[in-house]
Amino acid sequence: MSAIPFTVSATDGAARTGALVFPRGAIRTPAFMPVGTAATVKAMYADQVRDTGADVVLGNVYHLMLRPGAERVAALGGLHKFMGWQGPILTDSGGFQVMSLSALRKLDPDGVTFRSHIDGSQHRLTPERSIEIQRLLGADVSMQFDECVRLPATPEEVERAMRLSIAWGERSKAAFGAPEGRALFGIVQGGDVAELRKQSARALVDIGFDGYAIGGLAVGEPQATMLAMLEETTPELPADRPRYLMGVGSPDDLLKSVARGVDMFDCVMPTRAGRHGLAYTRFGRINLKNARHADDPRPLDPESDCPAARDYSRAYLHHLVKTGEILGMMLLTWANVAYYQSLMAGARAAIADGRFADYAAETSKVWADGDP
Ligand code: PRF
Repeated sequence: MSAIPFTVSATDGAARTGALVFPRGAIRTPAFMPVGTAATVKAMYADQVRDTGADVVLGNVYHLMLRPGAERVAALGGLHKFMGWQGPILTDSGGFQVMSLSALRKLDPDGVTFRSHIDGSQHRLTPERSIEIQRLLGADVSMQFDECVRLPATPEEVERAMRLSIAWGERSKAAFGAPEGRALFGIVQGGDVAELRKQSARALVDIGFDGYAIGGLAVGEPQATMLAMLEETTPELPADRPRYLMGVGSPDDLLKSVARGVDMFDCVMPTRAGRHGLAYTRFGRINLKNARHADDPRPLDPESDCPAARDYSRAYLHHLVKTGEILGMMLLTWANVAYYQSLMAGARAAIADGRFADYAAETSKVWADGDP
C-alpha cells in the first residue's frame, strides 16, 4: 500500500488536527470537501473554491462515467486538468449514487447493473470497474466500492450490506494495487447496529487501507444515533490514519463529529443551499427569500474574508434570489463554501489551542438559535 503521510499535530479530547499530504498538496484536517459531482463545484470557479481555503474537492464516479465518460476524461489528461483544479481530488466510488439516483438497478454479489437517470442507458459497476474509473479520472483518494442501506432497515439487511461491503473492500484493494502518491479508503458500514459497526471496522482494518470512511450514516436516522455510531466506530480505527464521515453535514453535525474523532467531511449542503436562497453564516442560517431582507442594507457578515458575504447587501441578495438571477446562486454558494471553510479553520485552530469544546459549544449555540 502506498503510504500517504498523515500527521496528527495536536489532539484535544478525541478531536485531532493534522495534515494528509499528497504530491498535489496537503489536506489540512479537520477538512471539509466541497462537492464537485460533475467536475464542477456548482456555480463556482475552481480558483474561487481554492481561495475559500478548500484543499480538496470531491468528484463522483457515477455522474462522470455517464457524462462525459471516464475514458474521455483520461484522454483529455485527467479530471484535475479537465476541471482546472490543481489540488487533491477525492472520488466517491458510485454505489451510493446508483442506489439513490439511477432509474432501475439490480444488485448481485459481483456488482450492480443500473439504468442511467439521464437517458435510461444500461451500465454496470463492480469494485474492479469503479477502481478503474477512479484511476482513469486520476483521483488522489479513491473510495472502495460499497453498499449503503437507508435507515430504518432491519438488522439482517444492514448486516448483508455490511458483509458485501467488506468483500467489495477486499476486491477494491486488490484492483487498486499500490500506485505511487494515491490513497484508497475503506468504508465502514453497519447501519445503526453498534456490533455490526465494530465488526465492519475491524474487518476493514485487517484488510488495511490508507484511510477509513464511515458510510451509511446521515441516511434517515436522528443525529443522536449518528453520533452514537461514531462513538462505536472511531475507537476501532487506527489513530494514525484519517477518518472520513461521508455526506455530512450541518455545521453542528461537523463539530460534534470532529469531537468524536472524525477528520474529513463532504456534503452538498452549502452548495445546494446556496442555489436555493439560503446563506450559512457565523450568525446562523439566513433565508434570503424572506421579504424582511428586502430593505436591509447590511451584508451577510461585514467581517467575513469572503467578498460575497462582505460586500453585497442582504437587500441585493434578496433581489437576486427573488428574480432567479444566476448571480444570486453564485454569491450565496461562494459565501456558504467560505463559511464552511472558516468553520473548519476555526476547528483546527481551536484543537491546536486545546479549546475545541468551547469553540464547538459556541458555534452549535448559534445554529440552535435559527434564522437571525
Ligand atoms: N457510501 C458511499 N458514499 C456515500 C455514503 C456511503 O455510505 C454516504 C452515506 N452518508 C454518502 N456518500 N460510497
